Amino acid sequence: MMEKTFLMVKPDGVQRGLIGEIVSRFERKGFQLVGAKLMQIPTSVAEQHYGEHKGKPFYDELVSFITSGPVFAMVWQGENVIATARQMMGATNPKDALPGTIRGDYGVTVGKNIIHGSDSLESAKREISLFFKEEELVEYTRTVDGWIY
Ligand code: RTP
Ligand code: MG
Repeated sequence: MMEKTFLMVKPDGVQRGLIGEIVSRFERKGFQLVGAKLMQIPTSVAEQHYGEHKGKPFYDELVSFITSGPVFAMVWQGENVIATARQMMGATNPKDALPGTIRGDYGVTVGKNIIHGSDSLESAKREISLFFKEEELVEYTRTVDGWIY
């Protein structure tokens, strides 16, 4: 199924110079970038984004971390991109993430795990509209698609 997902290089990934490496992995996979921006997340947006974790012991630290520096927010399109991007990211805790995944290759601790990705169709829709205006997303065709699909 053709889907869109919301991916974000977290402040640790930006500081460590991993934007290009992460973008490159999704490009080489064959997914299509349809929106992107470098931004610092306002606290109110961070609280909405991580609303499902409100009340958990790591919530305050999570909101303060995600607002602590710039993030690179992206929307990617492709068949099954939501689940496949999660596989490419690896397990939430980098200690359990397999080599070859982003968190497995670059992360060490759960609090600084480099990348966020939507975990379902519903969260993808919610997160895309939380971070991007409709006019910030670009529809375009790629001639290479015939070699991917
Ligand atoms: P994300 O939402 O950031 O893509 O990560 P995820 O789906 O793999 O994991 P989720 O359960 O949604 O947790 C959100 C983020 O909270 C931090 N966390 N810390 N200290 C802890 O036990 C703990 N558990 C989760 C992680 O940074 C995780 O990415
Ligand atoms: Mg999550």
